[in-house]
Amino acid sequence: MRILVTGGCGFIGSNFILNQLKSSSNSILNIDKLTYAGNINNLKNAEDNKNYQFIKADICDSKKINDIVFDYRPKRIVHFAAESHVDRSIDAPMEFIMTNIVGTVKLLEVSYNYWSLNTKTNFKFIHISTDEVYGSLGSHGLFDEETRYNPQSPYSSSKASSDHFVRAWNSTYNLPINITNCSNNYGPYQFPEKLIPLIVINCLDEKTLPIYGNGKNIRDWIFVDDHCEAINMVMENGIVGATYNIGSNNELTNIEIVYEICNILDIKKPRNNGEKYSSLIRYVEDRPGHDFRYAINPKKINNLGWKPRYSFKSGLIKTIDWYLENENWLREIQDKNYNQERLGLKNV
Ligand code: NAD
Ligand code: TDX
Repeated sequence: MRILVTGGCGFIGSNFILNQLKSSSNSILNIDKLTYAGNINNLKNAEDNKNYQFIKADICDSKKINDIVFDYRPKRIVHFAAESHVDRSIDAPMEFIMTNIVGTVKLLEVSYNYWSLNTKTNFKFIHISTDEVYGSLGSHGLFDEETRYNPQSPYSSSKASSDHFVRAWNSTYNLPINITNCSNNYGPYQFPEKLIPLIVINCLDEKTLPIYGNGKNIRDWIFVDDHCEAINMVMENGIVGATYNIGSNNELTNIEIVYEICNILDIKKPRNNGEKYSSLIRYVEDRPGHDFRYAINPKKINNLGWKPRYSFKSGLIKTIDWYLENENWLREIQDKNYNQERLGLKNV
Protein backbone atom coordinates (compact mmCIF):
# COMPACT_ATOMS: atom_id res chain seq x y z
CA MET A 1 0.00 0.00 0.00
CA ARG A 2 1.29 3.49 -0.88
CA ILE A 3 1.08 5.89 2.07
CA LEU A 4 1.76 9.61 1.80
CA VAL A 5 2.92 10.94 5.17
CA THR A 6 3.09 14.66 5.93
CA GLY A 7 5.46 15.90 8.64
CA GLY A 8 7.43 12.66 8.62
CA CYS A 9 10.65 14.37 9.71
CA GLY A 10 9.14 15.37 13.07
CA PHE A 11 8.92 13.31 16.24
CA ILE A 12 5.86 11.09 15.73
CA GLY A 13 6.08 11.04 11.93
CA SER A 14 9.69 9.72 12.02
CA ASN A 15 8.73 6.98 14.44
CA PHE A 16 5.69 6.11 12.34
CA ILE A 17 7.71 5.81 9.13
CA LEU A 18 10.52 3.79 10.73
CA ASN A 19 7.95 1.42 12.26
CA GLN A 20 6.10 1.05 8.96
CA LEU A 21 9.30 0.25 7.05
CA LYS A 22 10.27 -2.30 9.69
CA SER A 23 6.96 -4.07 10.12
CA SER A 24 5.16 -3.83 6.77
CA SER A 25 5.77 -3.82 3.04
CA ASN A 26 4.00 -0.48 2.63
CA SER A 27 5.68 2.24 0.55
CA ILE A 28 6.05 5.65 2.14
CA LEU A 29 6.38 9.06 0.55
CA ASN A 30 7.27 11.62 3.21
CA ILE A 31 6.63 15.30 2.53
CA ASP A 32 7.97 17.76 5.06
CA LYS A 33 8.81 21.46 5.04
CA LEU A 34 11.74 20.88 7.42
CA THR A 35 10.87 23.59 9.92
CA TYR A 36 12.97 23.96 13.09
CA ALA A 37 11.24 20.76 14.30
CA GLY A 38 11.86 18.69 11.17
CA ASN A 39 15.09 16.71 11.04
CA ILE A 40 16.00 14.82 7.92
CA ASN A 41 18.59 12.81 9.87
CA ASN A 42 15.77 11.08 11.78
CA LEU A 43 15.26 9.00 8.64
CA LYS A 44 18.91 8.44 7.71
CA ASN A 45 18.43 4.70 8.19
CA ALA A 46 15.52 4.72 5.72
CA GLU A 47 17.31 6.55 2.91
CA ASP A 48 18.42 3.37 1.13
CA ASN A 49 15.12 1.59 1.60
CA LYS A 50 13.38 1.18 -1.78
CA ASN A 51 10.03 1.64 -0.03
CA TYR A 52 10.92 5.15 1.15
CA GLN A 53 11.03 8.52 -0.59
CA PHE A 54 11.29 12.06 0.72
CA ILE A 55 10.26 15.35 -0.90
CA LYS A 56 10.79 18.67 0.80
CA ALA A 57 7.48 20.54 0.47
CA ASP A 58 5.16 22.83 2.39
CA ILE A 59 1.58 21.57 2.75
CA CYS A 60 0.46 25.16 2.06
CA ASP A 61 1.93 24.90 -1.47
CA SER A 62 -1.19 23.43 -3.12
CA LYS A 63 0.24 23.24 -6.63
CA LYS A 64 3.28 21.25 -5.56
CA ILE A 65 1.28 19.00 -3.21
CA ASN A 66 -1.30 18.40 -5.95
CA ASP A 67 1.40 17.29 -8.39
CA ILE A 68 2.98 15.05 -5.77
CA VAL A 69 -0.32 13.37 -4.81
CA PHE A 70 -1.45 12.77 -8.41
CA ASP A 71 1.96 11.42 -9.28
CA TYR A 72 2.31 9.11 -6.24
CA ARG A 73 -1.32 7.95 -6.11
CA PRO A 74 -1.49 7.04 -2.39
CA LYS A 75 -4.13 4.83 -0.78
CA ARG A 76 -3.68 6.66 2.52
CA ILE A 77 -2.62 10.15 3.51
CA VAL A 78 -1.46 10.25 7.13
CA HIS A 79 -1.31 13.91 8.12
CA PHE A 80 1.12 14.68 10.94
CA ALA A 81 2.52 18.01 9.67
CA ALA A 82 1.83 20.76 12.17
CA GLU A 83 3.30 23.34 14.45
CA SER A 84 3.11 21.34 17.67
CA HIS A 85 4.46 23.30 20.65
CA VAL A 86 1.99 25.07 22.95
CA ASP A 87 4.60 27.55 24.26
CA ARG A 88 5.58 28.62 20.72
CA SER A 89 1.91 29.10 19.88
CA ILE A 90 1.72 31.66 22.69
CA ASP A 91 4.71 33.58 21.28
CA ALA A 92 3.80 33.37 17.59
CA PRO A 93 0.32 32.00 16.80
CA MET A 94 0.17 32.92 13.11
CA GLU A 95 2.42 30.06 11.97
CA PHE A 96 0.02 27.68 13.75
CA ILE A 97 -2.93 29.11 11.86
CA MET A 98 -1.09 28.89 8.54
CA THR A 99 0.13 25.31 8.83
CA ASN A 100 -2.41 23.69 11.14
CA ILE A 101 -5.55 25.27 9.72
CA VAL A 102 -4.82 26.67 6.24
CA GLY A 103 -2.33 23.90 5.40
CA THR A 104 -4.77 21.19 6.48
CA VAL A 105 -7.60 22.70 4.43
CA LYS A 106 -5.34 22.94 1.37
CA LEU A 107 -4.39 19.30 1.84
CA LEU A 108 -8.08 18.37 2.11
CA GLU A 109 -8.78 20.18 -1.17
CA VAL A 110 -5.98 18.30 -2.92
CA SER A 111 -7.12 15.01 -1.36
CA TYR A 112 -10.68 15.58 -2.51
CA ASN A 113 -9.58 16.38 -6.08
CA TYR A 114 -7.44 13.30 -6.18
CA TRP A 115 -10.02 11.00 -4.61
CA SER A 116 -12.94 12.22 -6.71
CA LEU A 117 -11.10 12.33 -10.03
CA ASN A 118 -9.16 9.13 -9.67
CA THR A 119 -10.00 6.47 -7.20
CA LYS A 120 -13.13 6.97 -5.09
CA THR A 121 -12.21 3.59 -3.67
CA ASN A 122 -9.95 2.44 -0.89
CA PHE A 123 -8.61 5.89 -0.02
CA LYS A 124 -8.54 7.48 3.41
CA PHE A 125 -7.26 10.71 4.90
CA ILE A 126 -6.03 10.11 8.47
CA HIS A 127 -5.78 13.32 10.47
CA ILE A 128 -3.49 13.13 13.50
CA SER A 129 -4.75 15.35 16.26
CA THR A 130 -4.55 15.89 19.99
CA ASP A 131 -6.59 15.50 23.17
CA GLU A 132 -5.91 19.21 23.84
CA VAL A 133 -8.87 20.09 21.58
CA TYR A 134 -11.16 19.07 24.48
CA GLY A 135 -9.69 21.66 26.84
CA SER A 136 -8.85 21.07 30.47
CA LEU A 137 -10.34 18.53 32.90
CA GLY A 138 -10.77 19.00 36.64
CA SER A 139 -9.68 16.23 39.03
CA HIS A 140 -12.29 13.77 37.72
CA GLY A 141 -13.53 12.49 34.37
CA LEU A 142 -12.01 11.41 31.07
CA PHE A 143 -12.18 12.66 27.48
CA ASP A 144 -14.13 10.43 25.13
CA GLU A 145 -15.06 10.95 21.49
CA GLU A 146 -18.26 12.77 22.48
CA THR A 147 -16.57 15.33 24.73
CA ARG A 148 -17.33 18.90 23.70
CA TYR A 149 -14.46 20.77 22.04
CA ASN A 150 -13.13 23.52 24.32
CA PRO A 151 -9.55 24.38 23.26
CA GLN A 152 -7.69 26.96 25.33
CA SER A 153 -4.31 27.65 23.71
CA PRO A 154 -3.57 28.97 20.21
CA TYR A 155 -2.09 25.53 19.44
CA SER A 156 -5.12 23.55 20.58
CA SER A 157 -7.48 26.03 18.93
CA SER A 158 -5.69 25.56 15.62
CA LYS A 159 -5.85 21.77 15.94
CA ALA A 160 -9.53 21.92 16.93
CA SER A 161 -10.23 24.03 13.87
CA SER A 162 -8.40 21.59 11.61
CA ASP A 163 -10.41 18.68 13.10
CA HIS A 164 -13.65 20.51 12.24
CA PHE A 165 -12.50 21.05 8.66
CA VAL A 166 -11.57 17.39 8.28
CA ARG A 167 -15.04 16.38 9.53
CA ALA A 168 -16.63 18.94 7.19
CA TRP A 169 -14.87 17.37 4.19
CA ASN A 170 -16.38 14.04 5.22
CA SER A 171 -19.90 15.34 5.90
CA THR A 172 -20.04 17.66 2.91
CA TYR A 173 -17.99 15.94 0.22
CA ASN A 174 -17.92 12.35 1.54
CA LEU A 175 -14.13 12.35 1.65
CA PRO A 176 -13.18 9.17 3.58
CA ILE A 177 -11.43 10.26 6.76
CA ASN A 178 -10.45 9.24 10.26
CA ILE A 179 -9.40 11.58 13.06
CA THR A 180 -7.25 10.45 15.97
CA ASN A 181 -6.98 12.52 19.15
CA CYS A 182 -4.02 11.32 21.17
CA SER A 183 -2.59 12.20 24.57
CA ASN A 184 1.00 13.34 25.31
CA ASN A 185 3.61 11.28 23.47
CA TYR A 186 7.18 10.60 24.57
CA GLY A 187 10.02 8.61 23.03
CA PRO A 188 13.01 8.87 20.67
CA TYR A 189 13.38 11.87 18.31
CA GLN A 190 11.19 14.25 20.36
CA PHE A 191 12.39 17.84 19.99
CA PRO A 192 13.87 18.98 23.33
CA GLU A 193 11.44 21.88 23.78
CA LYS A 194 8.96 19.29 25.14
CA LEU A 195 8.97 18.35 28.83
CA ILE A 196 10.60 14.89 28.86
CA PRO A 197 13.54 15.48 26.47
CA LEU A 198 14.02 18.98 27.91
CA ILE A 199 14.48 17.55 31.40
CA VAL A 200 16.88 14.89 30.09
CA ILE A 201 19.09 17.37 28.22
CA ASN A 202 19.05 19.88 31.07
CA CYS A 203 20.21 17.13 33.43
CA LEU A 204 23.04 16.25 31.04
CA ASP A 205 23.98 19.95 30.82
CA GLU A 206 23.64 20.49 34.60
CA LYS A 207 21.05 23.20 33.90
CA THR A 208 18.07 23.90 36.15
CA LEU A 209 14.89 21.88 35.56
CA PRO A 210 11.98 24.31 35.06
CA ILE A 211 8.62 23.26 36.50
CA TYR A 212 5.77 25.50 35.40
CA GLY A 213 3.55 26.65 38.29
CA ASN A 214 3.27 24.13 41.13
CA GLY A 215 4.10 21.04 39.04
CA LYS A 216 0.73 19.46 39.76
CA ASN A 217 -0.70 19.70 36.23
CA ILE A 218 -1.52 16.26 34.90
CA ARG A 219 -0.89 14.75 31.47
CA ASP A 220 -1.77 11.26 30.21
CA TRP A 221 1.41 9.81 28.68
CA ILE A 222 1.78 7.33 25.81
CA PHE A 223 4.98 5.84 24.39
CA VAL A 224 5.30 6.88 20.76
CA ASP A 225 5.49 3.30 19.39
CA ASP A 226 2.12 2.55 20.99
CA HIS A 227 0.67 5.65 19.31
CA CYS A 228 2.11 4.58 15.94
CA GLU A 229 0.57 1.12 16.28
CA ALA A 230 -2.79 2.69 17.10
CA ILE A 231 -2.56 4.91 14.00
CA ASN A 232 -1.74 1.83 11.94
CA MET A 233 -4.82 0.12 13.36
CA VAL A 234 -7.01 3.12 12.46
CA MET A 235 -5.41 3.38 9.01
CA GLU A 236 -6.26 -0.27 8.31
CA ASN A 237 -9.49 -0.90 10.23
CA GLY A 238 -10.92 2.45 11.32
CA ILE A 239 -14.55 2.97 10.31
CA VAL A 240 -14.73 5.69 7.66
CA GLY A 241 -15.72 9.01 9.20
CA ALA A 242 -14.91 7.91 12.76
CA THR A 243 -12.83 9.63 15.42
CA TYR A 244 -10.66 7.63 17.83
CA ASN A 245 -9.18 8.87 21.10
CA ILE A 246 -5.82 7.26 21.81
CA GLY A 247 -4.27 6.98 25.27
CA SER A 248 -2.53 4.54 27.61
CA ASN A 249 -4.11 5.33 31.00
CA ASN A 250 -0.86 6.83 32.32
CA GLU A 251 -1.79 9.94 34.23
CA LEU A 252 1.07 11.64 36.03
CA THR A 253 1.77 15.09 37.45
CA ASN A 254 4.65 16.95 35.85
CA ILE A 255 6.66 16.91 39.07
CA GLU A 256 6.27 13.12 39.36
CA ILE A 257 7.70 12.73 35.86
CA VAL A 258 10.62 15.02 36.52
CA TYR A 259 11.52 13.10 39.70
CA GLU A 260 11.22 9.83 37.79
CA ILE A 261 13.66 11.05 35.11
CA CYS A 262 16.07 12.32 37.78
CA ASN A 263 15.98 9.01 39.64
CA ILE A 264 16.68 7.00 36.47
CA LEU A 265 19.56 9.29 35.49
CA ASP A 266 21.00 9.14 39.05
CA ILE A 267 21.54 5.44 38.37
CA LYS A 268 22.45 5.49 34.66
CA LYS A 269 24.64 8.60 34.61
CA PRO A 270 25.44 9.84 38.15
CA ARG A 271 26.51 13.47 38.48
CA ASN A 272 30.21 14.19 38.97
CA ASN A 273 29.54 16.21 42.14
CA GLY A 274 27.69 13.31 43.78
CA GLU A 275 24.45 15.29 44.13
CA LYS A 276 21.08 14.09 42.91
CA TYR A 277 19.71 15.54 39.66
CA SER A 278 16.54 16.54 41.55
CA SER A 279 18.53 19.30 43.26
CA LEU A 280 18.35 21.10 39.86
CA ILE A 281 14.52 21.38 40.05
CA ARG A 282 13.18 24.96 40.09
CA TYR A 283 9.55 26.11 40.14
CA VAL A 284 9.13 28.87 37.53
CA GLU A 285 6.40 31.20 36.30
CA ASP A 286 3.41 29.21 35.04
CA ARG A 287 2.48 28.80 31.36
CA PRO A 288 -0.29 31.30 30.53
CA GLY A 289 -3.62 29.45 30.23
CA HIS A 290 -1.97 26.23 31.46
CA ASP A 291 -4.50 23.38 31.11
CA PHE A 292 -4.75 21.51 34.43
CA ARG A 293 -5.42 17.95 33.36
CA TYR A 294 -5.85 15.75 30.27
CA ALA A 295 -6.95 12.11 30.43
CA ILE A 296 -8.23 9.81 27.71
CA ASN A 297 -10.89 7.13 27.77
CA PRO A 298 -9.44 4.72 25.14
CA LYS A 299 -12.39 2.30 25.06
CA LYS A 300 -13.27 2.88 21.40
CA ILE A 301 -9.73 2.29 20.08
CA ASN A 302 -9.41 -0.70 22.47
CA ASN A 303 -12.55 -2.15 20.90
CA LEU A 304 -10.98 -1.74 17.47
CA GLY A 305 -8.27 -4.12 18.70
CA TRP A 306 -5.48 -1.87 19.92
CA LYS A 307 -3.80 -2.03 23.33
CA PRO A 308 -0.58 -0.31 24.44
CA ARG A 309 2.49 -2.48 24.98
CA TYR A 310 4.47 -0.10 27.19
CA SER A 311 4.00 0.87 30.83
CA PHE A 312 5.12 4.43 31.56
CA LYS A 313 8.26 3.16 33.34
CA SER A 314 9.34 0.80 30.54
CA GLY A 315 8.74 3.47 27.88
CA LEU A 316 10.59 6.09 29.92
CA ILE A 317 13.64 3.87 30.39
CA LYS A 318 13.69 3.13 26.65
CA THR A 319 13.42 6.85 25.93
CA ILE A 320 16.19 7.88 28.32
CA ASP A 321 18.46 5.12 26.98
CA TRP A 322 17.85 6.42 23.46
CA TYR A 323 18.78 10.00 24.40
CA LEU A 324 21.90 8.80 26.23
CA GLU A 325 22.96 6.72 23.21
CA ASN A 326 22.10 9.53 20.75
CA GLU A 327 23.43 12.56 22.58
CA ASN A 328 24.76 13.86 19.23
CA TRP A 329 21.17 14.16 18.00
CA LEU A 330 20.50 16.58 20.88
CA ARG A 331 23.82 18.42 20.44
CA GLU A 332 23.11 19.03 16.73
CA ILE A 333 19.81 20.69 17.65
CA GLN A 334 21.62 22.87 20.20
CA ASP A 335 24.15 23.91 17.54
CA LYS A 336 21.42 24.63 15.01
CA ASN A 337 18.43 26.27 16.63
CA TYR A 338 17.52 25.60 20.25
CA ASN A 339 19.29 25.92 23.58
CA GLN A 340 16.58 25.07 26.10
CA GLU A 341 15.48 28.70 26.48
CA ARG A 342 12.11 29.43 28.14
CA LEU A 343 9.36 29.89 25.57
CA GLY A 344 5.77 31.07 25.82
CA LEU A 345 6.05 34.17 28.01
CA LYS A 346 7.06 36.74 25.39
CA ASN A 347 3.74 38.49 24.78
CA VAL A 348 2.17 38.00 28.18
P1 NAD B 1 6.82 17.87 15.51
O1 NAD B 1 6.76 19.33 15.78
O2 NAD B 1 7.90 17.06 16.12
O3 NAD B 1 6.88 17.62 13.93
C1 NAD B 1 6.12 18.34 13.02
C2 NAD B 1 6.68 18.08 11.63
O4 NAD B 1 5.84 18.77 10.67
C3 NAD B 1 8.09 18.61 11.41
O5 NAD B 1 8.88 17.66 10.74
C4 NAD B 1 7.90 19.84 10.55
O6 NAD B 1 9.01 20.13 9.71
C5 NAD B 1 6.67 19.46 9.75
N1 NAD B 1 5.93 20.63 9.24
C6 NAD B 1 5.56 21.73 9.96
N2 NAD B 1 4.93 22.61 9.16
C7 NAD B 1 4.87 22.05 7.92
C8 NAD B 1 4.33 22.46 6.67
N3 NAD B 1 3.73 23.64 6.53
N4 NAD B 1 4.44 21.62 5.61
C9 NAD B 1 5.06 20.42 5.74
N5 NAD B 1 5.62 19.99 6.89
C10 NAD B 1 5.51 20.79 7.96
O7 NAD B 1 5.39 17.32 15.92
P2 NAD B 1 4.97 15.91 16.55
O8 NAD B 1 5.09 15.99 18.02
O9 NAD B 1 5.64 14.83 15.80
O10 NAD B 1 3.41 15.91 16.22
C11 NAD B 1 2.93 15.39 14.98
C12 NAD B 1 1.42 15.53 14.93
O11 NAD B 1 0.84 14.82 16.02
C13 NAD B 1 0.93 16.97 15.05
O12 NAD B 1 -0.15 17.15 14.19
C14 NAD B 1 0.50 17.09 16.50
O13 NAD B 1 -0.54 18.04 16.66
C15 NAD B 1 -0.01 15.69 16.76
N6 NAD B 1 0.07 15.24 18.17
C16 NAD B 1 1.24 15.34 18.86
C17 NAD B 1 1.30 14.87 20.18
C18 NAD B 1 2.57 14.94 20.97
O14 NAD B 1 2.54 14.64 22.18
N7 NAD B 1 3.72 15.28 20.40
C19 NAD B 1 0.16 14.33 20.77
C20 NAD B 1 -1.03 14.27 20.03
C21 NAD B 1 -1.05 14.71 18.73
O1 TDX C 1 9.84 23.31 30.76
C1 TDX C 1 8.70 22.84 30.92
N1 TDX C 1 8.20 22.75 32.18
C2 TDX C 1 6.94 22.29 32.45
O2 TDX C 1 6.52 22.23 33.62
C3 TDX C 1 7.88 22.41 29.82
C4 TDX C 1 8.40 22.49 28.41
C5 TDX C 1 6.64 21.93 30.11
N2 TDX C 1 6.16 21.88 31.36
C6 TDX C 1 4.81 21.34 31.61
C7 TDX C 1 3.71 21.94 30.78
C8 TDX C 1 2.75 20.78 30.60
O3 TDX C 1 1.87 20.70 31.72
O4 TDX C 1 4.87 19.96 31.25
C9 TDX C 1 3.65 19.55 30.61
C10 TDX C 1 3.98 19.02 29.23
O5 TDX C 1 4.38 20.13 28.44
P1 TDX C 1 4.78 19.98 26.89
O6 TDX C 1 5.85 18.95 26.78
O7 TDX C 1 5.04 21.35 26.36
O8 TDX C 1 3.46 19.32 26.29
P2 TDX C 1 1.93 19.81 26.24
O9 TDX C 1 1.82 21.26 26.37
O10 TDX C 1 1.18 18.96 27.23
O11 TDX C 1 1.56 19.36 24.73
C11 TDX C 1 2.05 18.12 24.17
O12 TDX C 1 1.07 17.12 24.22
C12 TDX C 1 -0.05 17.24 23.36
C13 TDX C 1 2.52 18.33 22.74
O13 TDX C 1 3.47 19.36 22.70
C14 TDX C 1 1.36 18.61 21.81
O14 TDX C 1 1.82 18.68 20.46
C15 TDX C 1 0.37 17.49 21.92
O15 TDX C 1 -0.77 17.79 21.16
